[in-house]
Amino acid sequence: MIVEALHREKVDTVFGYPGGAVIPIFNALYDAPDIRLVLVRHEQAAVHAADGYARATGRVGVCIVTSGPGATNTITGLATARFDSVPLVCVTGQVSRAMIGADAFQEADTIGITQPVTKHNYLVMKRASLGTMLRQSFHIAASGRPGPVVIDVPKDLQLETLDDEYPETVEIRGYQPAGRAPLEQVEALAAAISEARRPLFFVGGGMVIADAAEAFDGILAATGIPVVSSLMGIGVVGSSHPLNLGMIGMHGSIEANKALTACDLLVGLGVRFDDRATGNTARFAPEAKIAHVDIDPTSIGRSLRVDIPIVGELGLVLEELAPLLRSRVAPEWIAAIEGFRGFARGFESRFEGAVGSLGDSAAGPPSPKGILSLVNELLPEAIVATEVGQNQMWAAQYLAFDRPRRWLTSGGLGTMGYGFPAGMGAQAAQAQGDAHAKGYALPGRRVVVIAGDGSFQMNIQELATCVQESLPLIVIVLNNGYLGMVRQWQELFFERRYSAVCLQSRRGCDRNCGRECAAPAAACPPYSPDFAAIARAYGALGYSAATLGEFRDAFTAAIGAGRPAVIDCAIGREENVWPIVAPGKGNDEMMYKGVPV
Ligand SMILES: Cc1ncc(C[n+]2csc(CCOP(=O)(O)OP(=O)(O)O)c2C)c(N)n1
Ligand SMILES: [Mg+2]
Repeated sequence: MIVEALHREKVDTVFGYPGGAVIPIFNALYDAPDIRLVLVRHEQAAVHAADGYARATGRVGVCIVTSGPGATNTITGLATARFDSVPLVCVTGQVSRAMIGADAFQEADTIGITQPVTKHNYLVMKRASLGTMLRQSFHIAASGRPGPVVIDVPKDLQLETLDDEYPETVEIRGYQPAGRAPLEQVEALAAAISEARRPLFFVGGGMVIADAAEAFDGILAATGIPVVSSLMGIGVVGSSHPLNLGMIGMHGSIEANKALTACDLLVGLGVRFDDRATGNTARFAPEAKIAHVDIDPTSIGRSLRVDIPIVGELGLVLEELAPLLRSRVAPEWIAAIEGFRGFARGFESRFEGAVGSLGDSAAGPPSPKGILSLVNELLPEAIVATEVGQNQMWAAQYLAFDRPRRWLTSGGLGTMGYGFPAGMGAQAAQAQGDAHAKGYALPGRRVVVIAGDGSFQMNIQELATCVQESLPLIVIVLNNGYLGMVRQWQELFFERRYSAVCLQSRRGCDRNCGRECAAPAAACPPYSPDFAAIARAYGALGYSAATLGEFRDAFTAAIGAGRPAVIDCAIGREENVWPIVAPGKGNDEMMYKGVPV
């Protein structure tokens, strides 16, 4: 039945790790050659891979793991997917029914443990319920605000045969995701937009999930209203779109945060108003009425007051809104926006030539901006997955995207160890050609992972999976020898007391080495694994780059080779992410290279 469900749900790829309690499922998959079964090296990676597959294609990702430790290893992956609303079905094996609760070998209370990190979960206790519960799992995962669903299947039940059919229809009492919003609400939003003098759209991950980018483009063209995005909303509007001001929040662009502070109507579309985006809410969009459209009523008004709440499916809301918007935005507002842009460029150019800014000297370490600009130039169509930390924020700031579903990042949970396996899952989807993807299928599209030297080591074992499965993704390690984002906070907010962030120090290093440790080689014997050698040991290609020129050569070679590759780039050790809104501050209190903006 489980394999039939996969067929019926048009699942072409499954990420899994076997064990005693799921051998019967894997046994059935042995006879299903049309389903690609990817053997990962850690169950956390199975979930992240299914997640990356789902984000890149818009389809439900599927993973299968065993009971006990297999199931507990999925928690971080499930929580990551739950936070970012990613549709997943995770099948876990369970001990046989008679053994449940008896402290059986490899027993864990999977339902109890996963309940807070899933959208829903099932323990199947009757073989006759399996089909219905599977059907419901896929439906719940993909509908409304999507999310991960766990279905826990006891081993003895897997062995029971029954001549039943996968249900055609699904009906779940009490579960009815929002569809169309009441017309009066949409009209109220249209009226507020027409009346506003300085309206601003704020798009988030919900717009990606709703596949509403095209409809939204039409609205932008008709109204000329500028737009900012959250981290998750990157790609909804093309990076070079003239109305796109970029990301807001802690590491948002100067012009986006300035527009936010000046606007008199902010229309949030599929956003959560996360604290990293809002900063101090008392100073958030202080002059604006706030409208919020979301499919999930519980996300509206959760973190700040909302003047115009609208619960509905974004695609349908935008469809109804578009014909109601007739007037174009006031030219004074556009002039103000251009002013913010000019101010931002002027401000940033004051720092050109300063340490680690725009200039890449031929001999010095490459700047993150230089590296990421080359990614834009040499692989403009790539799907990009990121790890977490400075690498993620630089990627958000400097990479260019022309459409959604090319940008895979752990926003809500901020999971180090996410990017590499998620990228692997997305690359597996591309290898399949993915005929079912929602309009974005482009078989052969390459996946690039932007990683930190810390994060990459959290799931580095998946190099084996990539090699075994011939998944030609390219991992770019922005190697600063530090848990860089934590180091940046220690530098800026804890008087440079570098506690447990240096990945190159050894026992015996001066505890305060951070105070003068710009070049640790001088002060202590540096330690760092040789990522290129590790890649080669796994059978992948490994490159090291100490300058931008070397990076270009390595990246060009990796693209040409069409095999899994790792490029270890030594960047400046104490590069920071700018601008930054310090914790507790408002988005109008940005700092750029230590100077108030
Ligand atoms: C699983 C997990 N543990 C800890 C953290 C806290 N954290 C956030 S960023 C970061 C540093 C990441 O270091 P690295 O991967 O080298 O990236 P960099 O910031 O240097 O680019 C840490 C430890 C996290 N986000 N996730
Ligand atoms: Mg690092």
